[in-house]
Amino acid sequence: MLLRMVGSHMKVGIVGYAGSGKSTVFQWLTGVTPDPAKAQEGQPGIARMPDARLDAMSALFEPKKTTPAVLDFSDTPGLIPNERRDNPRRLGKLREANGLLIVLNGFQQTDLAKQLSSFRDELFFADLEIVMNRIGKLEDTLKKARPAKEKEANQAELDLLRRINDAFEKQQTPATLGLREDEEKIIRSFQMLTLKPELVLVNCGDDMLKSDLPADLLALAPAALKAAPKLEMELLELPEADRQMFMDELGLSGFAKDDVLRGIFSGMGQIVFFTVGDDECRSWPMPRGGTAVVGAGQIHTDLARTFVRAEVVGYNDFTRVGSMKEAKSQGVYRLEGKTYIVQDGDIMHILASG
Ligand SMILES: Nc1nc2c(ncn2[C@@H]2O[C@H](COP(=O)(O)OP(=O)(O)OP(=O)(O)O)[C@@H](O)[C@H]2O)c(=O)[nH]1
Ligand SMILES: [Mg+2]
Repeated sequence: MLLRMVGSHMKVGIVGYAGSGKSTVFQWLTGVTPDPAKAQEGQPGIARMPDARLDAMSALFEPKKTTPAVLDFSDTPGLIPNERRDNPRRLGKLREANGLLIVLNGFQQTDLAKQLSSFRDELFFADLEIVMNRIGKLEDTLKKARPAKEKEANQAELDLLRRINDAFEKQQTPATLGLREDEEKIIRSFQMLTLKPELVLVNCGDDMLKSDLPADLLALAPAALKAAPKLEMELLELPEADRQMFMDELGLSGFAKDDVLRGIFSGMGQIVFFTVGDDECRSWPMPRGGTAVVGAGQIHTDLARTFVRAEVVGYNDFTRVGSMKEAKSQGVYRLEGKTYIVQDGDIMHILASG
């Protein structure tokens, strides 16, 4: 997975075949009413990340403001199975997304593994088309007289794209090539769909809720999640007494939305760190494996530049000792430098110069 600064939050494109329930999932996660016309361009909506740890710290510090990390979603137009001409254009709307949430139709279709693999083929073909077009253009350019430096860059790009094309021909995505950072940089502007982190969400009907996801689907997408967004939204509209009765009948012990949001967040390679205080308690998203400087950059780009050190307390250490003062006296309050890899739940205070 690519580690890259994504600004303050991640953009997740909700994708899938037409009618798989993308707009229903979008409304369920963001509370925004879907508009089919807007989906053509990618309708935006924001979901706040539920986090009991942030709630606990907010109860302790009683700040003026509590701000959870958010995920940006966009609802997009559905693909038509085997429509190879128009699907790449529809998928073009997704190139700016940092990750893909693939919604599978589990309320009408039973072969979910087949649905996923043919959807992945759509992503595959859309990228292949871009790579093949670019290879053709580069081959033409290289036939013409050009400064040596330019030729060298064109040749390097062409060699890389041919490797990617070979991978596609073997039904492999560029992710399997283990590209170096400089190679990733060359192809970054193509915003390849097959290089984006993805997560599968099965939109299941009432009857599928109680059963496990099929093994052949899990073999293709081990982190796949399932939920019944339409049912959950309908249940929430019922008076509380009736709701419980229906939930008992359906064998539902709770709502899946918060778990799904956390699953998407983590499935997209994100973690949070916290900043705490009397003014504000806040959870900040950042890529897993990122350094304290990357974290500082989430707060403010200047803070990444002027970063000196980070004061860090792990969340569990903090709750065990109960206060910042105790954390200091019990030695769990650490000073970390630029290369420190932030852990999910770290409470950080960035010390900066100037
Ligand atoms: N029975 C049932 N119907 C559902 C479920 N989820 C969605 N639907 C219905 O299926 C239809 C399509 O749902 P949408 O959420 O609009 O699907 P979509 O993927 O956004 O569709 P397009 O934007 O046209 O590609 C709607 O009529 C929904 O009410 C479900 O779990 N069970
Ligand atoms: Mg829709």
